[in-house]
Amino acid sequence: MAFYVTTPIYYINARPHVGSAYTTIACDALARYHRLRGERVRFLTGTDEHGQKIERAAAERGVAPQVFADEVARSFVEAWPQLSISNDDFVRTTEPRHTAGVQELWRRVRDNGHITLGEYEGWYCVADEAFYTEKELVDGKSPTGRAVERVREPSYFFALSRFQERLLAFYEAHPGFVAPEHRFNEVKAFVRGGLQDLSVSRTTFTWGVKVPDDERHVVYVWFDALANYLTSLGPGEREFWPPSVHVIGKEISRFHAVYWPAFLMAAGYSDDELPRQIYVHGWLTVDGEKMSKSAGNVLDPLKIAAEVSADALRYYLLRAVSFGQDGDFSHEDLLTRINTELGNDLGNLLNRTLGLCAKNTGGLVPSRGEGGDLERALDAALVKAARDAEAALGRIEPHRALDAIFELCREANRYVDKAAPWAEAKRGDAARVGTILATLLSVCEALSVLLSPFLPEKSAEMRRQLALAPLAPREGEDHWPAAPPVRAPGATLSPGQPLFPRIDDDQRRLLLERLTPRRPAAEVAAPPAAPAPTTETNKQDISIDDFGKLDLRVGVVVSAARVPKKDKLLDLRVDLGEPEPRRIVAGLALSFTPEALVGRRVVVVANLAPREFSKGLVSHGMLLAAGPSEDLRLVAVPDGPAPGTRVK
Ligand code: ME8
Repeated sequence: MAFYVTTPIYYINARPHVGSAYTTIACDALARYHRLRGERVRFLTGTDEHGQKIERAAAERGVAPQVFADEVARSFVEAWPQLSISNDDFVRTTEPRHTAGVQELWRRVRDNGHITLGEYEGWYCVADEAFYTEKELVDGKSPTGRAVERVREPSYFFALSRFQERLLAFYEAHPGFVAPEHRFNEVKAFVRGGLQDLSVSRTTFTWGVKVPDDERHVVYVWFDALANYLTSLGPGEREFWPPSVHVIGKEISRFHAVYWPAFLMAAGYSDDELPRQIYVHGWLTVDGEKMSKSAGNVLDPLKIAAEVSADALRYYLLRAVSFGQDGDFSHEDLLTRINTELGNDLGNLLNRTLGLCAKNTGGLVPSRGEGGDLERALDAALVKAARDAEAALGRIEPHRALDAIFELCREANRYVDKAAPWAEAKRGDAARVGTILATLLSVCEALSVLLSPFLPEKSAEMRRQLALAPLAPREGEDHWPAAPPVRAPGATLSPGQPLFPRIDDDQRRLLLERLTPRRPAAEVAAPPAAPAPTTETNKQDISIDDFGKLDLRVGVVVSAARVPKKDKLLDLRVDLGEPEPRRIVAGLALSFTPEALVGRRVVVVANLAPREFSKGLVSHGMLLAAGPSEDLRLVAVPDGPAPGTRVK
């Protein structure tokens, strides 16, 4: 069986953010799940690089559109692996394979008589890349609240109105075509309201695919963009057509559920050859507010992943928001769920299980005896979790799948308490202890499979600690547990670090400080007497002798403590190879907890005149670091040179 899933291709006027990460992570979980079931999977994402919006964005930056496109597209290509995205292909609309495919689709639609030349006069919204009728405008703006422009230009028209009846009949015959249902109802209402022919070419700018046989026109960016789902399939990949599901945000459902099937129908595709489903998810706000550049709250998923792990971010996005509904990204909730659900329910279960094995079975996988009601109940919970998660993923409800899987974690934790292996050990019943621990190991193994679509890295780590081979999905092999996994006894378990280390109150404060977006400068009160900037631009060159006056040394932080009443300062002792560690007071407290600094190999300005911060608080040097004070990165020296070694 083949499963073909796509994300929207993202505009390159923005770098990857939590919104684009959200859709991409959801698609990734689906792709990984279907691979695990032994299906042949194709997972496509990419970038939408043409159109007036991009042409203007490039002009604002003063670079050619292609240069701009190459740079921003790279930021997407490089971002996704950092979130463990396993896309099989990445399509860019400026690639020849795509532009040729768009022209071919155009020719087919035109040759079938559905594209004709005319003149467009009406409203256009560059931000939405959409045409609007007078009726659709709200207070002189687009329905999304963006500026519109009056346009009058020669244009090719697609005969969308001809497809109204066929679309409605298709919707009728395919009740799952758009999900969730309320989105489908909106789409149907829109089509029933009457369809106007659609302008599908522009002449007032040039950044796009040339219209075949009429180079004055470029293809309308949505005709161009939607075609990516088709053009990216190479000759050997046609078997993936039609797409199983296009996952999109709600603001682009009209393009996917109306225009796209109509373009395909017009090109000669039969109803059976149209995409199987458009899944429309909701809109994310950030701490209750709309995410936007002007509000300064566009969240960088890579920064969040770097702070709390990609898997924690993936989990949060897919668990905290009911897929299909609008949702809110709350930093507080993210950190709470890391400690409770990921740390307590999942991480502790693995830790406890491996800890009990270390204590009672010499760290080996024990053999499982007959077992009783408790074991049968847990086995049944495992099978139920796998079935419920399967059903939820079939309906594209990852939040419910995670709910079912985490219910198994909680059930297994309750089982440990009820089965009380420590009491059995005290009674000397080693066989019973073995059975309990083998039952728990079986749940942990099943969890490492069930969670792998969502938490690929942590699931791999679980398997490493459980001494299981990495999961290697292969076509035709179904790995989804239908029954509790049974293991031969004897393997040596390999306990390791906690999967999700606990975030204590101090770290929580620090993380909230670091992750919560800052308001644009105009909205915050001017900071009190700002400290001198640490990165002044050099206006004058210095000689090598001047540089030689700096005594830079390798140091190792041996202790660190907060300074009462000074939020930004940490009081450090740094080993510089001198008889006593140096005292250095550094403005690092907004970026690091004291514990995070101990053991770090840093670069110290060792001959800076002592500086007194307050009575008795004297610093005898400075650490080199880069970045804003709430997000500093220390200049570090890798293993090797001993403390005190000169840095030159
Ligand atoms: O629309 N909440 O590209 P785009 C949830 N190029 N999802 C969000 C989001 C948010 N706050 N912000 C963005 C385009 N998204 C076209 C698509 S497809 C042929 C062409 C996600 O860069 C969501 O999936 O504006 C949304 O549909 C998509 O990013 C829009 O990306």
